[in-house]
Amino acid sequence: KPNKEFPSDFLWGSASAAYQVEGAWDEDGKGRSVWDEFVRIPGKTFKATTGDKAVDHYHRMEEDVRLMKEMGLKTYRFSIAWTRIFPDGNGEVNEEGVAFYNRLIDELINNDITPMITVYHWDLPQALENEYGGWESRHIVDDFVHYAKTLFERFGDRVKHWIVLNEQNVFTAHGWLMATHPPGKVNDRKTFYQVNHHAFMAHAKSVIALKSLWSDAMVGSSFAFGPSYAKSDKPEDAMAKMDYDDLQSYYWMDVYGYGRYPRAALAQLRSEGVAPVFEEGDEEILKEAAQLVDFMGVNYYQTCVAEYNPIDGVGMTNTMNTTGKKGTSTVQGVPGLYKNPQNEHLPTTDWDWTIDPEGLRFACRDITSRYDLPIVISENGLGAFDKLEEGKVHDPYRIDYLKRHLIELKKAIDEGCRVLAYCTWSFTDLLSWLNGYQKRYGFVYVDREEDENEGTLNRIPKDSYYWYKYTIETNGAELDV
Ligand code: GCO
Repeated sequence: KPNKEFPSDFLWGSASAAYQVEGAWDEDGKGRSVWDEFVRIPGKTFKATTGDKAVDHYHRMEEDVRLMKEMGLKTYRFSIAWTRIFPDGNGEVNEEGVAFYNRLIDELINNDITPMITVYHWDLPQALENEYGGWESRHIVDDFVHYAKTLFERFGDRVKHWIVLNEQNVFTAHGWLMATHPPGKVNDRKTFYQVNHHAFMAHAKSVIALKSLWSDAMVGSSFAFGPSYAKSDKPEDAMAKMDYDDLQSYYWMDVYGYGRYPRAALAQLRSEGVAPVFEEGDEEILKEAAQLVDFMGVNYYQTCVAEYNPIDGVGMTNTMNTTGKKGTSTVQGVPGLYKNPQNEHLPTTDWDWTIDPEGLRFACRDITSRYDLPIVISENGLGAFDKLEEGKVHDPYRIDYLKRHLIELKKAIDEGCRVLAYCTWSFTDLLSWLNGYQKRYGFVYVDREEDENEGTLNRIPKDSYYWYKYTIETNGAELDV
């Protein structure tokens, strides 16, 4: 009879990001980030929602950690707001910002919860955007590494789990191809690939810096991995899948895991004249960092379908479903290579995200055979409309979603994948960057209006909170009963 329990040191976790939970956007010396500015541009976010107050975690941190403790959470993944540490991105450290995170870290540790820090979850200091164009300039690498090193120096005595970048593939695609994140550019492929090269260098140099300060620390970056299925058994669809994988997945994972870009992807980019420019020594630095990373961070939400896309076919568009009305997103693609139609065999969320628990197993298997690295599932979860009814939130759909993903994850572990942690997205409800407060992910409901900065902000554990608590208590042994 197979052992149903997860590994004894498995880190049952949950996650958040600074801009999505903290609020206190201009308090205690915090500077402005690109998100503080972007949400103020009319039409950019659902009903013009901002993270000015978010769910006020900055002021309710102790209460949130108490809820984590009561649940039995083993790890909490959170990000640091760069602008709390360096209001202008570089220069003098803002000690009040450091103090907040010191309190959070100590509170977690005193409650037996392992802190896992994301260095960068998208809230670039606006000052660096103004000074030299942020990620578009090579200057960003030095400022980023200086910021990251400061975190390692200040917090590294107590924090041993580090994620350098969150979803580099997402913030760059939204920022330079789809105009849906700052700096809001459309289809600028040349800059997109250069920005990514800068981000890879920032990741690599931070990894090297961390390891030279704390050799016992564990580090990686987190990637939004969407494994693909070929649309059909036609060779052209198999080729479309290969192109998709090289350009949309391995382009990032190979740099983290091997320290080099996939050759076919680079050849394609060179043929289009959009390949990134390297500085001398970059190749060696990327290779050195790849030798040092301890895990591949995976944010897993969905799989996709890859189908051949003719040269006059669809491109990247900025029409996405941000309303929660099913069937309103459009097919995206790269003309001449691939497009990504919906999977006809699988259900979707209200935001048209494919629900595919087995995809999580594929993701782990693929990473394990390709890189032979341990895996941290740094995000997985269901965005849904939740309802508060007589003081309770019944979310059986979320329990079902998480349970089915965990069953597949356990299969991957039994098949030899070394999975260190599983963090659900998210612990409390939080701001969805583009979807306001109507799309909820948390175990803990936060009472706040969807379209304005109002509401009691009271915390109410949902049914899924108690289910996860029990799952942790039983170390996953009863998931399939
Ligand atoms: C949303 C998204 C986010 C992301 C997360 C990525 O609805 O805004 O789902 O919450 O998942 O920030 O790391």
